[in-house]
Amino acid sequence: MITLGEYIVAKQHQFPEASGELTQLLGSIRLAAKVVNREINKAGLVDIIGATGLENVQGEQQQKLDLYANEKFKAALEARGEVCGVASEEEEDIIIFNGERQSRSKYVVLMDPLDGSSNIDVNVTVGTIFSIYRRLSPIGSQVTMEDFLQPGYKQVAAGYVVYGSSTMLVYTTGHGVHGFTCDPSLGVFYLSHENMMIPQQGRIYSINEGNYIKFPNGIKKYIKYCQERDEKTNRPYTSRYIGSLVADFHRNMIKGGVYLYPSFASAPNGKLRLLYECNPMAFLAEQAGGKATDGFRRILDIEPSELHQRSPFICGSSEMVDHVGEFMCEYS
Ligand code: AHM
Ligand code: MG
Repeated sequence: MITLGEYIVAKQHQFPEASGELTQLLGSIRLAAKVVNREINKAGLVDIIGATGLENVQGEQQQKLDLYANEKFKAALEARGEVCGVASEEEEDIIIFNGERQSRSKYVVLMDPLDGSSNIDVNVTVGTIFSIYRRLSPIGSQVTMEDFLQPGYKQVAAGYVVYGSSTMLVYTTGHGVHGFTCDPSLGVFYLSHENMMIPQQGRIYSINEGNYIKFPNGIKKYIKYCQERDEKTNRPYTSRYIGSLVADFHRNMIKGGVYLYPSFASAPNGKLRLLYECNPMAFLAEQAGGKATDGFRRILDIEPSELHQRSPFICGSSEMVDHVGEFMCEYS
């Protein structure tokens, strides 16, 4: 039984300039994940379900647990001093850590502390997503917006926590994707899924079909393709959509499938946020042998211009993502 902490330390040699900072940083994420996990598990018993009555920067209702998770992750990341700044779905601006130790650290973290939080009231899986970059500004100075607006291919590490029927932490540092399951009696994450790989081709498509009439033609045609009967290609495919990106991604990674959140007329860039939803998932997908695009371009190549910018997102089994791209080129 290898714990997450032991595994990260054992793999530290993969970073030639490793100083242990990234190891410590992942340790802070692990700690916050445990605290949030504990709270999610008793959500029905304590006054933490439901909306706060406030809206976040995207104009969405903030849930109490959104804010709780945001505070816990921020606190854990600041406390260990391995991060000089954080950006979060729940905060309009970047958060600058001004402490002596923090400003000398070389990493920034972007996160969605509680993704899919509309699911929390009904006891359905939610998640945390994180993305880690090396800062561009000089060590010792105050972190700047440019440190956060980096394209996804520059990520040093990314991962998610899925608070499901069991709680798992899945991460990559660019050397494969590894999954750890939390033993709730001990509060320890153990290695359970080493070198996770997405099947090249799957039979699941995940999309909010309620938006069908608004989708671009290429997506409409692809959905019809998924539904048609064809023995050779094993169709019709199965439709599965939880409405929690982390959970939908996790299932498709294990079983093979494609997740789609495309653009539509009223939302030309779709819904998902590039920097702390699409980029980390795209990094994980590629590391697991899958792909992620906005329908035309590789997600990891997009140069961001705004902290909360959105992007259409097609992600999962490589052959399926390519196929969606062909439909987009032909019909959209
Ligand atoms: P959130 O960060 O506000 O929770 O929104 C992101 C979530 C994703 O987890 C999920 O895939 C998607 O929004 C669902 O959106 P929709 O309800 O429009 O299908
Ligand atoms: Mg989210």
